Amino acid sequence: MARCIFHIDLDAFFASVEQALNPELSGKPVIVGGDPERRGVVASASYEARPFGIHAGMPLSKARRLCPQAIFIQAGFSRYREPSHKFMEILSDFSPCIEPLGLDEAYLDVTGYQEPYGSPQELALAIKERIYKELKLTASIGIATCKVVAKIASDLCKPDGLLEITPGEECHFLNPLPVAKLPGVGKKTEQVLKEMAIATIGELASLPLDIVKKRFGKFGMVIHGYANGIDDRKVEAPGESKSINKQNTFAQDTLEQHFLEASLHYLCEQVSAELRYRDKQARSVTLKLRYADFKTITRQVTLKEASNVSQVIFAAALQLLSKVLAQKEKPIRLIGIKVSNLSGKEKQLHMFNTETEKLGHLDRAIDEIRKRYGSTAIKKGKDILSLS
Ligand code: TTP
Ligand code: MG
Repeated sequence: MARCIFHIDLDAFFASVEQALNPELSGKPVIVGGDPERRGVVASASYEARPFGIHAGMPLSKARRLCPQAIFIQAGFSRYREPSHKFMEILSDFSPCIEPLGLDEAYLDVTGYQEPYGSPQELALAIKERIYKELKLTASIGIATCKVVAKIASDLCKPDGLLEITPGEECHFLNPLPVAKLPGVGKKTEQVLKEMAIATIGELASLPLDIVKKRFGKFGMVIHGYANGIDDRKVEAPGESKSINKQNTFAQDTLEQHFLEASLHYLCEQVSAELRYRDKQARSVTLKLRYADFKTITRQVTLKEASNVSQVIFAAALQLLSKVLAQKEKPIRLIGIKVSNLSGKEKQLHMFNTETEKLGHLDRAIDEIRKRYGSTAIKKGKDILSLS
C-alpha cells in the first residue's frame, strides 16, 4: 500500500509569530533578524516583504535598502517556543507518526488516518484550519508517497498552500523543476551539475547512476534516488531519533575562522534549543565539514556529562573545529553539528552545583531578561557576530 506522507511547514514562521503577537504588524512587511545597521542576516521575512526580493540569509543591510519601510525585529527565540510546541501538538492529534524538523516543520505519516476525512486533502485542510484557529498562523502542506516529494510540494505551494502529488505522478511533477529544489542540492552542487549540462531534476534522474556516483560519491546516490522520486526514509517518531543534526552550506567556500566559528555557534544554539525542547541531553558532539571538493569529514567528542547547554555544546564543537583547522587549510563549503547519545531529563540530576548548571541558569536568566525588557536588552558575544 502506498504511503501517505505530509510535509507541513509554517509560513514565514518567526515573522508570522511577531504578526500574531502584535496585530499592528499584520499585512505589513516584517523582517526578523537583528539590528539592520550592523552585520547580520535575515532569519525570516513576512510574505509582504518577499516581493521586494527579501529572503532568509540576506544581509540585513541589503534588506533595509530593498525595503526601507519594513519593520525590523530581532529574533526572540523564547517567543517562538510555545507556538512551535502547540503546532506539533496539533499535528500529533491527527497521526501519532510525527517527525518534527526544527521548530516550524514536520513530516506526518497519515497512512490509514485519512479515511474518516474522505481524502488526504480533506485531512490537510482540517490541519490547516486548526493551526489557523489556534495559532493565527498559516501552514503549507505537501502530500506525497515519500518524504522528499512531500517536502518539495509544500515548498512550491507556499504560502498557505496545499499540493498533493498522487501516487505515480512523482516523476511527472519533479522532472521540470530546477535541481536546486532537491533537498541537499545547494549553490555548489547546482554549479557542478550545470557544468555537466544538468539543470532540471528530470535531467539528473536520467543520468546513469554510475556517473553521479563517481562525481558526488554517496551523496550522489542519494540525490539521484530523490530525483527519481525514490525515498524510502521512514517518518520517525521523536523518541526513535537518536540524534539532532543542523548544518549550513555557505554561499561561498570559506576558510575565515571567525565566520566559521559564528556559524558553528548559531548551529549549536539551534541544536541545544531543540534538545531543551525535547527534554533531552546529549553526550556526543560531532562536527561535520565538507570541503570545496565535496570531501566530507566528521570528528566526534564525548562530553564528561550529558548536556543541553548551548555553551557546553559549542565549546566541544569549537575544540573539534580548531583541531581540524590547525591541520588542514582547505576551503570549507558546509559546516554541520550533530548531537547524539541522547538521554532524558533524569540525567540532569548529575548537574547540580556544577559549572554547567550555572550556564544553564544563565541561559534561562537571559531568556527571562529578554522576555521582560525586549530581545535587544542583552546579547552574547557570538550572537553579535552571527546574527546582528
Ligand atoms: P523556514 O521554514 O526555512 O522559513 P520561514 O518559516 O521563515 O519561511 P517559509 O514560509 O519559506 O517557510 O525556517 C523557519 C524559521 O527558522 C524561520 O522563521 C526563522 C528560522 N531560521 C533562521 O533563524 N535562520 C535561517 O537561516 C533560516 C532559513 C530560518
Ligand atoms: Mg517555514
